[in-house]
Amino acid sequence: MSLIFYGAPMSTATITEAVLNELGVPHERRMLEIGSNGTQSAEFLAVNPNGRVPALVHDGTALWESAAITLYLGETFGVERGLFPPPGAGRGRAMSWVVWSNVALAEAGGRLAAALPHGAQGNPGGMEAASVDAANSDAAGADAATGARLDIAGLLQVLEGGLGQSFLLGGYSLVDTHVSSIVGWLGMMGIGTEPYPAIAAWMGRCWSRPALARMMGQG
Ligand SMILES: N[C@@H](CCC(=O)N[C@@H](CS)C(=O)NCC(=O)O)C(=O)O
Repeated sequence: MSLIFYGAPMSTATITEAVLNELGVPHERRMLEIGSNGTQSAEFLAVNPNGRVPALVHDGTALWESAAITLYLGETFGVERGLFPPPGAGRGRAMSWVVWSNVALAEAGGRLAAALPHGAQGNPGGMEAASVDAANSDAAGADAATGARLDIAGLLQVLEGGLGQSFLLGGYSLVDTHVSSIVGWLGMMGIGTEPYPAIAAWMGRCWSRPALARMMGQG
């Protein structure tokens, strides 16, 4: 079995790194620079024509988009480890949360990152530096930030409402690994969990997992 993970420090690839750590699947790790020598190099574009990390090559098949990668790793390695539901209703709920966290929560986070000054964006979520500068050059940037914050607040209420149990699917799963990584990134941009007691408690439970604590330098 061959599994190659392409990532970059402080990037969306951190989600996949957390999922791989949780699974404990042996893999080769290739850390790239963002830009022409790394993510935009001809060698990497042959893996992911979008020039974005994370990407994965499993037994010769290239995969990209963090949500797709989490779902793939979950069904391939997670079910037998008790970290991902088998096909059925639980799998469907897993797909809903993972896809939602990328297309709704991280999308709003990306808009906020683009509207924040340099250095306050946390993991930029794929936003180009040029677009950050452009967004900050006029009042539109402030409006965009306000709109993004409102959207994030509404989405975090959805997450809060989904946490009537210890973890999103009941017991801990890769869904929690994935979604908590995105909430952690929002925290780096100043979106705290204080107004959301269920999220705050859940984040504590997620980050006390040995695999995640190690990544955060706490274990
Ligand atoms: N929607 C993608 C976003 C990936 C993404 O934007 N990655 C950024 C880093 S955070 C990247 O690789 N950028 C490389 C570049 O701009 O050259 C995912 O979730 O995988």
